[in-house]
Amino acid sequence: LALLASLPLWAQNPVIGTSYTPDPAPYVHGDKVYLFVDHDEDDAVYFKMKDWLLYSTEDMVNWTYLGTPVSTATFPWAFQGDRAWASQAVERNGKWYWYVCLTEAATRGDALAVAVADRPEGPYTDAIGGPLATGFAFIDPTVFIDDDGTPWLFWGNKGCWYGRLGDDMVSFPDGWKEVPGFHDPACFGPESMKPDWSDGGKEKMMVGYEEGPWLMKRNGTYYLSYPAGGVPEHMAYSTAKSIHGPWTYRGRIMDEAENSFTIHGGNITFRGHDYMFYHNGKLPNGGGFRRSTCVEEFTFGADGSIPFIPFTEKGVEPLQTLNPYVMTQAETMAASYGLKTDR
Ligand code: FUB
Repeated sequence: LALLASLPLWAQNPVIGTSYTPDPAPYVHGDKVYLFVDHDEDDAVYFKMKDWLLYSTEDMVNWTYLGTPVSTATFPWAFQGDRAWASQAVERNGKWYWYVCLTEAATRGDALAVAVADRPEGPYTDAIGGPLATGFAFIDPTVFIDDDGTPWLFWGNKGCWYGRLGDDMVSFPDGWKEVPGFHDPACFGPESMKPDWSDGGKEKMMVGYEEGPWLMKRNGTYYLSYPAGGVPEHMAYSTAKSIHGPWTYRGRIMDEAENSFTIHGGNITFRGHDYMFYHNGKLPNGGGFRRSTCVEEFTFGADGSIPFIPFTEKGVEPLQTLNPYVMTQAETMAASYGLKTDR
């Protein structure tokens, strides 16, 4: 057992080895982290995504598969069997709301949608029976509930829009609008020439924000992090004192993902530790369309800044388990050798 204990822990990144799991959306609930992810198909050579997967952990290294509770079939009005892109879920008043983006079948346009359930594992139903919002480049919703209980949704590719969700979590009583200062490099990062898909793909000077917003709040400051710089994307962030801005660009958090031109993710605080999730293409046979969730621990600066976070293969250290009946990795290995451990 002493020999086993002295062995280095195996690499934790990517954290899931059995499916491709892009666009991670972690959510802390009680003593668990739920991981809502998209799902790149094993044989994808372009985006090929038809459902969303759910995992959970209590120690940040042992992840349990909880199923595939939502798919395009959950939304009968949507284009079926593909275009199940980035998502994020939240619990409110005992209901779980899973915000997704997909394509509206009738128009072939981008749409946001929301599924609702009584438990994180589902079963989920289409909460509206149609899209929550439609518009060009309306992808990648991030949901956030403010300290005063107000729910907000931000989203968008090469544009960022936001709106207050109603108490029902499935409507925008005040409509939605573009995030203020979106075109200002002081708010969303240095400009570079990039194709503007809202204008036929013409090359234009565009600010750093690309897509995949992730909204959170810490000590009265709102943080919006996002894949930036066009593709290949790195991760950057902006902060504001009000949800309505003005936003201030705060710099790069992560470099371009390894073996993936996208790097969608987001951060959580769990049991006093701060974690940043993202994806790369490093699982065997992985790549830009076969991406996997990774996680790194980081520490906020004394001034509230998010530091630059390097990629590691090792990932994060396991947290001491809260459940005495869950075996540690060393105990699991010992058991597989027929050794008995006392605890
Ligand atoms: O996974 C499909 C798309 O790729 C997501 O919606 C984007 O954020 C990018 O990660």
